[in-house]
Amino acid sequence: MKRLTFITAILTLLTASSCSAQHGQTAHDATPRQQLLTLLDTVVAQHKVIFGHHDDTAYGHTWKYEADRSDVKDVVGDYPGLMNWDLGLIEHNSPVQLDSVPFDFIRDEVRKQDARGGINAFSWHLRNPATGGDSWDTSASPVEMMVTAGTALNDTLYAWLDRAADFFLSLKRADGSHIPVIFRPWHENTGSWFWWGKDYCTPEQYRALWRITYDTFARKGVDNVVWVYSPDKLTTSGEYAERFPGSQYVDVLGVDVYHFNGDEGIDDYRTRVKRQLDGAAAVAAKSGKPIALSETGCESLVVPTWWTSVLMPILEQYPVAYVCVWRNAWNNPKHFYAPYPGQASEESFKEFYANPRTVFAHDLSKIRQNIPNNEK
Ligand code: BMA
Repeated sequence: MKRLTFITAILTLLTASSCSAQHGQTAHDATPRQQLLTLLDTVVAQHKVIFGHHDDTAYGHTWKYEADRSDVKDVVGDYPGLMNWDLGLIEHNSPVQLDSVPFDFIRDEVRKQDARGGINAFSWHLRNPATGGDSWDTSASPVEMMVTAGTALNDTLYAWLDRAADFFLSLKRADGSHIPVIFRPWHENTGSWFWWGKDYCTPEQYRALWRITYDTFARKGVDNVVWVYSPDKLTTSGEYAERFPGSQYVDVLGVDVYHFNGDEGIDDYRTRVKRQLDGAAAVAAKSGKPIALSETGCESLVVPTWWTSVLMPILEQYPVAYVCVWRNAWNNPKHFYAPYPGQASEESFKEFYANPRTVFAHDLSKIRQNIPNNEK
């Protein structure tokens, strides 16, 4: 466990009060969304970074659905500060999401993660409404019709958004209040592997899609969602702003970026991370919003010192609020992004965990204790 120093505790108090003032709210007026934003601001002000992992407690390398188990916890004794989950298939009223994790299970895990002081985030790999195919089915481009009033696909969009919004509204604490979560819709849109990607809609159509999403949630009274914009590959940093929906619709400037090709790919990963985070930081600078490495990782962790020699130097250079790595599939031994006991990067990950800058669930609960209305 890592301890907060007295100085950090004072800093936290100062930051929390200035953040509340910045958002124009007293602690008790703050919506769940504003509370989570205050927490992220506080983490950044303390020069810390929250560690996140997708589907962390649902399954891991070679196991699934073992109560409260987590590969991350098996290695360092604590849960990630952030758990990511995916909403894919909620649009079809399915009881399970696209990787078969039941939505009721996710709801429970969100509650547990919130109760232990951690935070939750959501991505949404939704299906292609024009073809019935998955997010990767780019054989038809529905976005233009989806944002055009009076079309059948526009009706579908509203129906699907309704279901996603209802899910967020169902995330409640024991006292009935909404649990704040991070939401990262329409992600990796500067690539062309999803049907909402760059080759399949204009910047205007993309922005319309985002705004309809945002406005629909607002109309339904969703007050517990922090909005993250998360493009993937960029040709130049300036391209980050091209499809950006607008400051009033986005709370956090994220980037999704993966490390490929092991040792040989380190320089390339660094170059792409820099290009993308520079793009995010430039937009953030205009609005004072936090930046994040919203999805990243090195599949199979083929660089055994990845956490300390590749990721940490990036986190030292950029004030990202959180970094989230992708899932450890239970049924595909090479598809994992966090270590498990005995995995080659275990020692590097333990060092990463021991670094006072990294924030896991226990650390986050301590940070919250000093923020009015955020304590657990
Ligand atoms: C991809 C892979 C797939 C998975 C999808 C959605 O990156 O992990 O196996 O189905 O994400 O979670």
